[in-house]
Amino acid sequence: MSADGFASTPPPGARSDWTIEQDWQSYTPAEHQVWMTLHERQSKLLPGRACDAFLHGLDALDLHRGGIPDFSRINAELNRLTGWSVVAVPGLVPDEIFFEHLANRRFPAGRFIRTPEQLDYLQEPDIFHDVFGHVPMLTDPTFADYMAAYGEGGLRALGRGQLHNLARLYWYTVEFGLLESADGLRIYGAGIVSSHAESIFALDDPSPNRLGFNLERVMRTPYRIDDFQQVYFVVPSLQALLDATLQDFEALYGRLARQGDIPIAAIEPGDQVFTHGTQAYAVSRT
Ligand code: HBI
Ligand code: FE
Repeated sequence: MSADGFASTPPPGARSDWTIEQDWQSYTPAEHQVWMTLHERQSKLLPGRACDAFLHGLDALDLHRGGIPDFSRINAELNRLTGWSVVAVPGLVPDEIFFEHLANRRFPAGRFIRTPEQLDYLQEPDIFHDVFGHVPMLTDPTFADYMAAYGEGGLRALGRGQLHNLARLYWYTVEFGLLESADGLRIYGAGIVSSHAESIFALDDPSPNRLGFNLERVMRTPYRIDDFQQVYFVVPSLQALLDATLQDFEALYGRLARQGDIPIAAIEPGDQVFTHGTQAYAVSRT
C-alpha cells in the first residue's frame, strides 16, 4: 500500500496507468436513462447559476445529446479546443497516477454510472460527476491550463507530506469553486454543478460562508466530504486562479508547515467576505 492507502498496482484488467476501455457499447438502456435524468435536471437548473465557461463547454461538447457520452466523440472536440482528453478509470486512482494524468492533460473519469437509487448522492466519482461535472470546464483554455498546472504541482509535491494542503486547493476550486461575475456569484466547481441540491445551496443558502479566494488561506482550511460545504471560496476570474499557481510553492509549503489549520467555519481578519454564513445548516446536522 502507498501513503494514500491504495494498492500500488492497478486492478485486474486495467493498464499500468490505471486506464481501462470505456466500452461504450456495453452501457444498458437503464444506465443511459440515469444519465438523461440527471442531465435534464441539471441543464434546467444551471443557466444563471453555472459560469459562462461551464455552460459554453456543455454546448461545445454537445453533452445534450441523449445518453452517456462516448469518450471518443467528446475527445475529438476537447482535444481540438485545449489539448485535453478524457480517459476511463475503474474509480479513484492513487494520487501519483492522478497527478500524472492531469499533468499530461488527461482527465481520469469513472466509466460506471450511479444507480437510480443513488441519484442524489454517492461517494465515488461516477461518469456523471466526472464528465458532466468536470469536463465542460476543460474546454476553457485558462481553466485547462490551471488543471494541468495542478497536476504538475501534485507531482512536485509527492513525498513532501503536505498533499493534504494541496488537496484542499483542488477541493475548494476544481470541486467546489465559485466565480464572481457582473451578474453575481456563479458556480464552476464540479462537485456543485453535478449535484442538484448543492447547486442551490452553494449560491442561495444563508448557512455557508462565502469568502474571497486566497491560495494560502484555502490550503489551511479543512473540508467536508460527506455533506454540503461550510465555506465556499470565490475567485474574481479564472485567470486569477491560474495566476495563483505561479507563486513559489516551496516557500508556501514552508509557511503552511508552521501555521495551523483554520477552523472550517472561521472568518479571519483579512478575509474578503461575500457572505457571513449563519452555519445553521451545519449546526442542524451535528
Ligand atoms: N482519482 N479517479 C480519481 N478522481 C479524483 O478526483 C481523484 C483520484 N485520485 C486522487 C484524488 N482525486 C485526490 O487525492 C487529489 O485531488 C489530490
Ligand atoms: Fe471530482
